[in-house]
Amino acid sequence: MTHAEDAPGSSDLVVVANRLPLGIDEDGGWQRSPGGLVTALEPTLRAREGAWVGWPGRPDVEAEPFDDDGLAIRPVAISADEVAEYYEGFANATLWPLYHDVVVTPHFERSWWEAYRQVNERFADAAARSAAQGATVWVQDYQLQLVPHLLRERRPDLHIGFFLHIPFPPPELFAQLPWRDAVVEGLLGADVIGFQTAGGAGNFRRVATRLTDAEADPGTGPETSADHLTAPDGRSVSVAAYPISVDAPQLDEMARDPETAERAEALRHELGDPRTVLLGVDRLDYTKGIDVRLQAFAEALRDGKLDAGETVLVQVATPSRERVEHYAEMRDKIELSVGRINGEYASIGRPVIHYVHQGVPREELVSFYRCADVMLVTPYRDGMNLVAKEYVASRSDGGGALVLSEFTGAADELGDGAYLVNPHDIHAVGDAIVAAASQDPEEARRRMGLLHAQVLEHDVERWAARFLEALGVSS
Ligand code: GDG
Repeated sequence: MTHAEDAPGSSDLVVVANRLPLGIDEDGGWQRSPGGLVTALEPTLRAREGAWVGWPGRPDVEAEPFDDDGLAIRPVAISADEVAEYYEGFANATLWPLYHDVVVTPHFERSWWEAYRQVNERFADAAARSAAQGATVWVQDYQLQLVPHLLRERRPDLHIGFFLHIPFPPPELFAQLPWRDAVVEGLLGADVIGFQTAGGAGNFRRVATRLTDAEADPGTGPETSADHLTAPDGRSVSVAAYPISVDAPQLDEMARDPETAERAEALRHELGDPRTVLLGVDRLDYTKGIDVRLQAFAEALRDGKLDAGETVLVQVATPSRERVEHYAEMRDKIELSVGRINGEYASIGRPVIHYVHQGVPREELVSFYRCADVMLVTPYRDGMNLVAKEYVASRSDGGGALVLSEFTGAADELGDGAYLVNPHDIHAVGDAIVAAASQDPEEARRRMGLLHAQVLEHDVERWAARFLEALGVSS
């Protein structure tokens, strides 16, 4: 890594996201934080000497811009107060619950909104400084919804895209937000606004045409399906679904590695060689429906539909947003349930639920996927859910089964091979788990074959290429 030699304003492609692809650790050194977005965008960005604008992940750090092997890293500083108000407050305790069907009650706090606006201004300034004349800027996610408009004010020459990783709510819920007009105006600053699903795109079109003077383009269909809006300033704005995905070829390769199969077998042995291994992998978040699957599992054991001597549930619940109030409460509830269910159904040395409140290395995660007979993905609402796609990408062996909530974005694409469930119907979730655990092997292979092929073809590289093409960048 070398300090930037290129002057600001020289990048033809700029990604703006809350987090940088590198983070600053406790000792002040830079560490890679690889995620799906980084994997998908890094090759394109490096090929174009692109830039990434984002927060290094630690409060009050004023880091210098630098070049990381052809990628310009442009850090944005955020103070400890702003982390509390912009990030933990407005992003994660106002927008997150509001956009996830008010699964918990959103807090509306004017000072949080002010901090959100201020931090969005800072990101827009940094993006404006990084982008070359006529460049393309791709803004990511709910933390930065004001950036498209703020950036257009500063740099009308730019092509601006925005992608929302979480659901966009129906107008009846969005209307609760006291600052709704400013958020819609912020998003309409983009040329292309992407959502995970057609439902999210339709919700945004309805919101935009009801709350602003934006109009659905005549000739392209009713307001819910037209793919273009005319913004109040007369610009044409494309609004469509771009379902995100995973690095499927990489997962497929990792899963085919004989070491992965060996580790999966060893894992099953460590679990006591049960007939059926059920698996959940989530950030510990109240939207993910971890409570739903625990309850459904307990009921199936109680009713004798699953045998406690032959079935094990592994739940990986990665620590997340621990300083946000609802998260601490939910953790307590889940851990209480795990304790109760084990107390009731486990025998000494043979828990029925193995609960892991730690991050697991990626290779280990793929072994978990290979070991799991049934993957449980039961969110109340989820933009996409990459875990569902990672699981099926890892099952080239044709084994395994996916129980999937119909309220995930992934359900739009994986409905044919998965066991779709309504997470509010605990009884139905239990039945789906039992059906998936006892499926006929041929039917199982047919279903998994469909799922695996779908995700291998629609991988994250294709997602990024489609979005960038809509913005006029060819790969
Ligand atoms: C948001 C939207 C949308 C989890 N535990 C471990 C671990 N993970 C990885 C998974 C997966 C990722 O974290 C979680 O992705 P999800 O999509 O499931 O959920 P969110 O974090 O809520 O993501 C979501 C996504 O953005 C992308 O647009 O799909 O709807 O909410 O990749 O594998 N990874 C490792 N160890 C763990 O313990 N290595």
